[in-house]
Amino acid sequence: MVKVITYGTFDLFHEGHYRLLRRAKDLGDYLIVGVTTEKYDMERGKLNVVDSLLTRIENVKKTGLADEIIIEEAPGQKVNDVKKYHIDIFTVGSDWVGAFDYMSDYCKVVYLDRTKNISSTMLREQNRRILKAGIIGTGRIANRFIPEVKRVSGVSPQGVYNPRKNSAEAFAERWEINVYDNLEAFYKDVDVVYVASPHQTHYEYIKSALEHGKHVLSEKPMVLKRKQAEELFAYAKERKCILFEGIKTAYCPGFEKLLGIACSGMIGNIRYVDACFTKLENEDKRELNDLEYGGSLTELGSYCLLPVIKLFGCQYEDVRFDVIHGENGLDLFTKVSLTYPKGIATVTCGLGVKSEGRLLIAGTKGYIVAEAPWWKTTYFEVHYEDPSHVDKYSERFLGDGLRYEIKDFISMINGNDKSGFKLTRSESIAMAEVMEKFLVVENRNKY
Ligand code: C2G
Repeated sequence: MVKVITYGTFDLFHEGHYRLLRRAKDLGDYLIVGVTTEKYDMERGKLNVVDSLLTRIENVKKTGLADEIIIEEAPGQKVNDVKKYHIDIFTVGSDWVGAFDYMSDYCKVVYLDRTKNISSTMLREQNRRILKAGIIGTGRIANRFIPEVKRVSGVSPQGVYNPRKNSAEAFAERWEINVYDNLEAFYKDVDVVYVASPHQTHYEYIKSALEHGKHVLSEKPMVLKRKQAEELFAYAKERKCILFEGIKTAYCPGFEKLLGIACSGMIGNIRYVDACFTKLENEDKRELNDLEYGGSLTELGSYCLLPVIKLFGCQYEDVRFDVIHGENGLDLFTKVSLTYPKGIATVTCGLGVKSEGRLLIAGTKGYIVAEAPWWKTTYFEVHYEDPSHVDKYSERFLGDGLRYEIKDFISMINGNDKSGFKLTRSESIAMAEVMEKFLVVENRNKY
């Protein structure tokens, strides 16, 4: 008898799950299905799981394909299960290719093709709750988005659009999703749109997605002009769509904790915020070649402006830019100085100059410091006048961290707008305004 085992969360049970189980069963004579517990899903960074463990087990049972259902509750359990149940084949969907190769010391490992399109009349009632995501753009960040969106329940990557057909095809093949070279067909098939195209194209794509009644998650910087940000938010409201700027730091649990502590009075009244992010880039990269929209501030400024605007607000009194330019005129290193009625802030971004990359928040009783990469906040310290007194905080940041913003975006669409405070419309608008002022000073305001 050939014994097969597979695992999954099986939340909002859909056709992809059914087909996986069907093919797993066909690999042998006896199928064991491991269903993850809520606690284990939290631990492994699967967010937004909707159905209870009991419902998920019940749905697997209803397929009639599982000869036995077990519970997966800890990392490392799989190998023990393989030994315990004398398993011949371990199988899982192709989204996990490579991840379970280590199991081949214990049994055969089979990756089954992921189901591309989970819309199905059979499971329409269930599928209504799964939003289909379309991706515009195929660059580095879009490639990071897919593994992350798969970690959020209630949303499934559907397809990709890029006017450059070859790039779109390669991307779609890599991630086993549909490819579109026609925007109308793309919008027809998706519920939500992730805009990950070059900065200057965001405005048009966001506008057209909203026109088609789609919710939009846009990469940062959403736009580089105050008026455009205002217009798009107003339009989203009119169309009853969510428009969401994806600055991942704003949604990660560590940063949320840091802001909470900064505002709690522990360091007194906040008087100074200093945020720095530098990333050395090769000269041939887009960031250092796009003479209109490239450079350090448009690339990294959103991260650094975030803590400043979160802590001091949108109403700064003055903003000044000090810039080191490269030979082609782009900013390699930019310092933004902002003054507020009760505090001052500096934002430092570099693509051609390396600096420490720290976030410092100074108050009347103490200061908070988070070292690089503070934009993926996992650890920070609170210091006081007495140098021996240091409070230390840590928090998890899983994968590339996009899953947190995706989860909040999806909850907002589903009518739970409790996350709206993490990055408000006014804050997004204020950031677009700073970017615009910078581009004007730099004489690059043609867009
Ligand atoms: N799946 C699929 N097609 C889809 C969606 C999912 O074939 N469109 C597969 C997955 O690859 C997985 C199974 O269905 O093999 C269950 O998927 P999930 O419930 O999302 O579980 P997952 O997070 O993939 O957990 O320990 C758990 C395992 O690692 C798998």
